[in-house]
Amino acid sequence: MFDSKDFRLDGKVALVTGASYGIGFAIASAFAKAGATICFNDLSEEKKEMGLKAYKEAGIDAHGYVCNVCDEEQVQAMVKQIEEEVGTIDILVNNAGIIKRIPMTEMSAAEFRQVVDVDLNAPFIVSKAVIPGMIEKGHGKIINICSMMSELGRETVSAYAAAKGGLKMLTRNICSEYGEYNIQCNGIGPGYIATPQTAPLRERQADGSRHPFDQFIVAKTPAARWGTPEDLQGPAVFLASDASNFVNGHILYVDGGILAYIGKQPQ
Ligand code: NAP
Ligand code: GCO
Repeated sequence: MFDSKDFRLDGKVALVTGASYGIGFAIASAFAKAGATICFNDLSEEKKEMGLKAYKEAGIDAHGYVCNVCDEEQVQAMVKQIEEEVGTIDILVNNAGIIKRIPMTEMSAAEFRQVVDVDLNAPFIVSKAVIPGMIEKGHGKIINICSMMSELGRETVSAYAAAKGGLKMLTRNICSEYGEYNIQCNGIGPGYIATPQTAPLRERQADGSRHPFDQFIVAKTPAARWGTPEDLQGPAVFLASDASNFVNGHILYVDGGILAYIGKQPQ
């Protein structure tokens, strides 16, 4: 029987990685409004404090941690600390991510590895740390923040596309391996969202005109605009809630229609 309470997250403990600002902050804020207790991490004490201040201003009593998601020891220690201080994690959002826009033939192997480390290896490391607690508790939700680049390529983003394509398959594999323990692992594939990560693509030109990529993306998006972090809130709450208990291994693209669209014919 349908009950709108199934969309609530009361009593749940959520960890959103890299969530001092941007998409992670918006998702965590929505979880808090739906009733969850929020834990987040960032790379430095300074960023963590910045995040805690932002949550406080939004009326959210969040728990902040300094942790590099690529470092398995730090991640295991953070998850243990959360379990002791807050409770077992019910919802994990693998949100922390980086991009390097460098043509492939100019990119060093070290740069490529760094992107794959944050965008693919880290979701493995953090998921691995929380899954045992979820199995013990009898349920769990993992949401991996994927990308348009889980499906599409473009010049300069080879490492990011390789990592986000891999993250799509890690999502399906976690679903396959742990679905029987009542763990749902899904992805959200945001379209082009206005955050610090994409700020260089929206910078005004010296003559005051819009960046060519900005114009290109708006033309390529049926919604005819950039997305906002808030556009991801409803989809994230859905995938974190009991309303999606039979949705597993799915990537929900929240892209204003980009993936459905062949593009305008040249005038
Ligand atoms: P953002 O503004 O750059 O924020 C990324 C966050 O991740 C920052 O808080 C950053 O911390 C943190 N982070 C990076 N490396 C980390 C590490 N090793 N350990 C812990 N935290 C780390 O990015 P965003 O645009 O909000 O993107 C969030 C996620 O959505 C990313 O996975 C991104 O790839 C994905 N995404 C973004 C878009 C978009 O259009 N913006 C579209 C699709 C997918 P610092 O500030 O300390 O570096
Ligand atoms: C880029 C962008 C993207 C987006 C996003 C799209 O340079 O093309 O930064 O990769 O950030 O992931 O979904």
